[in-house]
Formats: sequence, C-alpha cells, structure tokens
Amino acid sequence: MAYKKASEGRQAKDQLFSASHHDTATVCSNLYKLLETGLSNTSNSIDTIHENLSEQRNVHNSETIALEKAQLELNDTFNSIYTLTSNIYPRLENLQDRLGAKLDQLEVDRNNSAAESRSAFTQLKTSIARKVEATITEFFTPNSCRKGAIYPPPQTPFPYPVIYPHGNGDLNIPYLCDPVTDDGGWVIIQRRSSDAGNFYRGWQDYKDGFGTLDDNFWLGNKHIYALTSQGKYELRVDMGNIKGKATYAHYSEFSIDGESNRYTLRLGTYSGTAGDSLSRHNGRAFSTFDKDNDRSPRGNCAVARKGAWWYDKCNDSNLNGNWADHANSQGAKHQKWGLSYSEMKIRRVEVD
Ligand SMILES: [Ca+2]
Repeated sequence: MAYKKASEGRQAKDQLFSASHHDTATVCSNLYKLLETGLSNTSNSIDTIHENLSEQRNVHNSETIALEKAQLELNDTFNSIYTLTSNIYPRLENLQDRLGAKLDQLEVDRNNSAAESRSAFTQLKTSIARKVEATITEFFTPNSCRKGAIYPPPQTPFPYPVIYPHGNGDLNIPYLCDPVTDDGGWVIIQRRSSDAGNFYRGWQDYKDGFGTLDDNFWLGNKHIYALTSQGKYELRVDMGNIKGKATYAHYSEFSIDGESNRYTLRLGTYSGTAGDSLSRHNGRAFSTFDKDNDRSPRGNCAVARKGAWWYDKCNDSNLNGNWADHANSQGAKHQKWGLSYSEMKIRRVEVD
C-alpha cells in the first residue's frame, strides 16, 4: 500500500469536515495561545520577584505583593484554560496544584536569607517553565492517536492528518488520525471524497489496503483486524451528501474477525444522524468480486453492487461502491446514494 505523506490544503479534505471541526480548531488554537501567554506571564512575574529581592531583600512587602501577583496570574491563566476546554482539566489541575504548593512553600520560607530566597525563586522559575512546557508538550504532541489529545494549531486549515508509527507486524503502518471529531482519537480506516482511485478490487487488495492516506483509501482488513484485536473499539462513519449535508452513524462496538473467519463484521448499538445502514451487515463476512462470502445464493453481491463489503443478500450500506454513481444499486451508499464524502473511523474505548 502506497502512503503519501499528508499534503496541505487539499480542497477535498476541507469538504470532508463539518463546521464543528473548525470550532474545535479555534479552541485548540486559543488554548495554545493561552498556555504560551500564561507561561510568559508567569516567567515575568518570577523575574519581578527576583529583581525585587536583589534590590531590597528586607522589604518583605514587595515580595509578598510580587508573590501574590504571580499567584493571581497563574490562577487567571488556569481559570481561562478551564473554561476553554474540559477534557484536559485533570492534568492542568494537577500542574496547578504542584505550582501552588511551590508558591506556598516560598511564602513560608520568606524569612530566609536573600541568597536562599533567590535560589528558591530561580528554581521555581525553572520548575514552572519546565512543567508548563512539559504539559504543553504532552497535550500537543501525544504519541498516539487517542481521545482528548490536543494538537498544535495547524499551519493549514483543519483537518490535517497525523500519521503515527504504530506497533509491530500488521499494526506497523502509518495511520491517519482524526484528532478533532468528538474529542478525536479516531483512526480512519476508510476514506472517500472523490471519484479518484479504484475501489472495485479483489480480496488481496482489501486485505492489504490501498490508496493514499491524504486522499481515498481502505486501510486494509488485516490492519483493521490487528487494531480491533487489541481491545474494545467503537466505530463512527462521517458522511456528507451531494447537497452538502453532513451526517454520522456511530456504533458502540466495532471489530472484524481474522481472515480465517472471512473478516466477519461485529457491531454494537447504533446511534447518530445518518440512519442505521450497517446493522444489517452485522455478523456478515467480507466479500470481494473474487470471493463470494455473502448470503445471496444467486451470485456475488460484490459483483452486482460493484464494491467490497460485508454483504448480506445484498446490502443497506455500500461505502466501497461505485463513487460516481448517485442513483442505482452499484453506487456508494449509506441509507441513500449520492455521497460527497465518507470516513469510517475507529477509536479504542477506554475501559475504566
Ligand atoms: Ca453469493
């Protein structure tokens, strides 16, 4: 499978995502700016404390004011961050607690010698800078595609793909991560946004995967199986129709069996706005034009529907169907024909 590196600003990609993505992008961008400002303000406050101490170490009043100012600025910064986003709150709260404890400690130690205080403030400054930086790094450059992770403001408009090296064997391929939709953390397993690329392919191609990550692709059944064998996964299918309306279908659980069981589909409960077109395919084996595993005794649904899917007799859903066909049974479909994009994405369900 040939993977292209994520390219920028492709128009089709912009169409893939709804308005909510852009809202989240704004939140991420604002959060990043806030953290940067917070770090800078805190550093300035500590500098002020340092200067005051150097000049008049016995005037405790100025130290107290400076300390209070630093504390207030920290509180302001973190309060603003709290209101911006809730999903990173616990980690920021933890950071704030640690910083607060340090500041309290400094207040207690205020009667120490100037040299000791200066040293303590210098350490505090370094410590704050390092911790804020580490927190920012953790939020913005997570090492895997996971829910709640926040990414740096992109240089190009959302969406932008994140490609991770990932595990061993059939897991060791680049993935496209949707970091935005419903708190992100989605590995995209299928994507179509144009007529480009041939999806009428045989078993081996669907097993290995094909296409390019920044365009149209099928991740590959062996990779999807490897992923969903790791734990419990959920599925989300984001779609748009040719009239510009965006919808989604969510399934509380998603996995496929291994090749020996013909990559049979396992689905949980439906919710969403697109309608439930996949439940009919739950428990069905995967079929391609060269491998008829469907329930129709009269022929191969993959051939009749010009696709590759977990066909029943034959289908409510056909997302790998003939993209250009907006009207008949061979077209790409979920509930209805006439899709402008589709993205199937899966996310590991956190088990508490
Ligand atoms: Ca058949």
